[in-house]
Amino acid sequence: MGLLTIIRKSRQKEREMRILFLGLDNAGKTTILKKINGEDISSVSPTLGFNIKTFIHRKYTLNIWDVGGQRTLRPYWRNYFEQTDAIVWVVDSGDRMRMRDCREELHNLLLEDRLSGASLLVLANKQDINGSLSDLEISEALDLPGIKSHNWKIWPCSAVTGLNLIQGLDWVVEDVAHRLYYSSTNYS
Ligand code: G3D
Ligand code: MG
Repeated sequence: MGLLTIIRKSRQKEREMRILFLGLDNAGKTTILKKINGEDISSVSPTLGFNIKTFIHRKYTLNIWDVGGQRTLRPYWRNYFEQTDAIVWVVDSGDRMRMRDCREELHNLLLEDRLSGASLLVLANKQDINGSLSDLEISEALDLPGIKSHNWKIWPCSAVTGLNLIQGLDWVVEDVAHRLYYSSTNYS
């Protein structure tokens, strides 16, 4: 049995996934995670370091890293890249002014070797706000169709109403599971 087969089998047994929540500050990363966990979302403070949340979704244990997105903190993102199975890139759909910054940060991130192979879920958050950009508009603004290096998907969502949060998580978990556990490649 080859080493890759052993690693694959052990991960299959653990059914663990490591997911990084990234995006500009104020996008709603922490609020989304709280909402998914059924926590009170009325008092969310800016994330200065990182939070880790571990919970079971479907039959998988998700280790989710929620990392602060302020400009001064972004250079530290790279400390979290190792062994990442998926990136959830959260966007404030009402923040038209910073869409370009958002696109540049995302595309820079995808150049990282250690993130190659990671699934990419883009959450177009804050859809409950009047005048926010639609998922199609965000897709264009971030040039998502230009991404050929990663499997990606965009979902419009709202941390306040809960719209599509579970659907988004389902997609990303399925995509990772497919790659890690059900890929037809035979390494033995
Ligand atoms: P971050 O972790 O990405 O930095 P936060 O973002 O989760 O701290 O959220 C930043 C602000 O956006 C918070 O407001 C939060 O309530 C708000 N927010 C997050 N998601 C949504 C959403 O889907 N809809 C709306 N309307 N607001 C949202 P405050 O006022 O505390 O700064
Ligand atoms: Mg935060």
